[in-house]
Amino acid sequence: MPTLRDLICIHDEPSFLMEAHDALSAAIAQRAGFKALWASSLSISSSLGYRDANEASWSEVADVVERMARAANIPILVDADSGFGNFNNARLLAAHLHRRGASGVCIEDKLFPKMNSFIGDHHPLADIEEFCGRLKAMKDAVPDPRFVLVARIEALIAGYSQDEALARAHAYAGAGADAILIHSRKSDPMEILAFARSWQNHLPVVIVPTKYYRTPVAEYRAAHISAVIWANHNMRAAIAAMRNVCNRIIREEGIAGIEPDVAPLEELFELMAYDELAAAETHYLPKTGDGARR
Ligand code: SPV
Ligand code: MG
Repeated sequence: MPTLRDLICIHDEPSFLMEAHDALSAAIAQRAGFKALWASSLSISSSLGYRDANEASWSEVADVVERMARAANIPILVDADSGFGNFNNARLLAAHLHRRGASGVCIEDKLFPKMNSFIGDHHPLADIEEFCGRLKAMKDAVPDPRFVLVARIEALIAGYSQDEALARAHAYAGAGADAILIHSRKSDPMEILAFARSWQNHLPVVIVPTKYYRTPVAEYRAAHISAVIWANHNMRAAIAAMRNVCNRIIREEGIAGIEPDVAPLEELFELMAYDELAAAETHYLPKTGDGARR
């Protein structure tokens, strides 16, 4: 099984990280064939009933990550927002997430509390040196060479120039980042492709094409993008599916019509490995006189 480092830092081809926000979505993504997961702050916040504005505490996020890591046996890159504070909060978080099963963390160069990059126009950036301190502290806190530290640049989101984005990328590389995530909210990929051209893969480039979703992967391949994050699509698929089923059950006053459109219970039992429990019972539970298990 490839590690997160293999997928982001070593493969020649773009890798694909699928969003998951709980154990079930993580298991579904693994079963579909994804090799790695993105523990999205937007999706985890939403599934917990929070806004993506650091309303969820870091320990709540870590609890979710641990459940995901137990349900899926593929690496998880955790969206750690801006690190939940200064260098000290960021390093505690990195060490904690590592212990709870994360294979890497991504932090963005914003301030605490952050706001989702697609909401509003006010996205104050962190001071470059201060952010480099956060990166260095996270790196030092997790000496595991397999752990991947992704530095996310929000300069283009905040309206700054390519030069600003590049200057930040060089500084973050110097601070020990393993990869650069360049984020954009444009509906075409021009600014991230321009960044990739100038950056020349000094470190691997990671992208999140939520807004420029029409772009074919061939363009990312040609631009030598290392990893593409499908950042919120399990959560948005769940919203649409749940909305449809709720509306139909109300309208049709029953569940007969929707049965073919919902997952069979067998699929759920398989995803959660009920057969493993049955096998464990035969192994560990004592037999009663009539051959049943107590
Ligand atoms: C997330 O999935 O939480 C992200 C990506 O950080 S975005 O929502 O585009 O900021
Ligand atoms: Mg996020």
